[in-house]
Amino acid sequence: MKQKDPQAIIQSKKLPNMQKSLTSKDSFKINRPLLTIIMPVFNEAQTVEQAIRRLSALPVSKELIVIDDYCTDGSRELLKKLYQEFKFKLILHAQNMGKGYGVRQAAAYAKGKYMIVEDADLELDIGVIAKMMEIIENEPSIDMVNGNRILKKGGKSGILQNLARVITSVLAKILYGKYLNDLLCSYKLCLVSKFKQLNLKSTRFGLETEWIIKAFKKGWKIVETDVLFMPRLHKQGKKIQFFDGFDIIWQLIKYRFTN
Ligand SMILES: Nc1nc2c(ncn2[C@@H]2O[C@H](COP(=O)(O)OP(=O)(O)OP(=O)(O)O)[C@@H](O)[C@H]2O)c(=O)[nH]1
Ligand SMILES: [Mg+2]
Repeated sequence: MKQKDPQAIIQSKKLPNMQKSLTSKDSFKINRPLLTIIMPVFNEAQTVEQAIRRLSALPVSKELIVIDDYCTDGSRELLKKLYQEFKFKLILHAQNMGKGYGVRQAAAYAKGKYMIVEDADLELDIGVIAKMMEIIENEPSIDMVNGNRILKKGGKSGILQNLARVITSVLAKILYGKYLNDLLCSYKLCLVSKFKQLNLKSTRFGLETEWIIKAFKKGWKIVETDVLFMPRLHKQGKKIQFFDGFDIIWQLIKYRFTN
């Protein structure tokens, strides 16, 4: 395992004492990938291996950046093992920094033209990623393709989750005049260069909301694509909490009046 590659040194200089990174040699790493896939991981030992294996088979020119946000359930050991097998960049945090922080940090190292966030929880059907790529590649006026979660047969989503979806969509329409069915869907495909222009600040689960709001404010053309969805429950490892909902709503209101 090569621990002191140049990228690792660059990263640890930028954020001293918080992380070290490893860059493996195999399958995900190509010089100019079309798509950067960012996978935030916090204690996902049950699902992370399958999540990475299925991504490796995705027929898209891609790189993968995985953030281990101080996992303590064996995910880290698993990731180090998978790192030997697949080409991906692995960022290891020495303390928990939050999903939003990890995604923003990984985006700073993205080499792809486009980026998308793939959670390690197997909730979304990755088959749609190729379709999202096709949409954005074929229509240059589109700035972002946003997922719209449709329950898979047999799936069941919670009342709070459904409520959050409706409230955020309605609030966004009232405050920003734009309607999307599913602001909170983690599948948001856009140019890496455009993502960086948004200058996002969220460190936890507010990132998706801030991403959409700032895209609205910049006048991005956003189209939606249905994504099959098999939600998991908190007892199956879901991390987002009730109070994260307040943060999401606060962001919707706050960014209406500030930048
Ligand atoms: N880096 C990082 N990732 C996290 C953290 N908490 C959760 N995640 C990851 O974020 C992804 C989504 O977590 P979930 O708890 O399922 O949240 P969710 O309800 O799917 O929420 P969103 O998809 O973000 O709207 C998973 O891959 C988690 O491992 C964290 O503190 N840091
Ligand atoms: Mg999830």
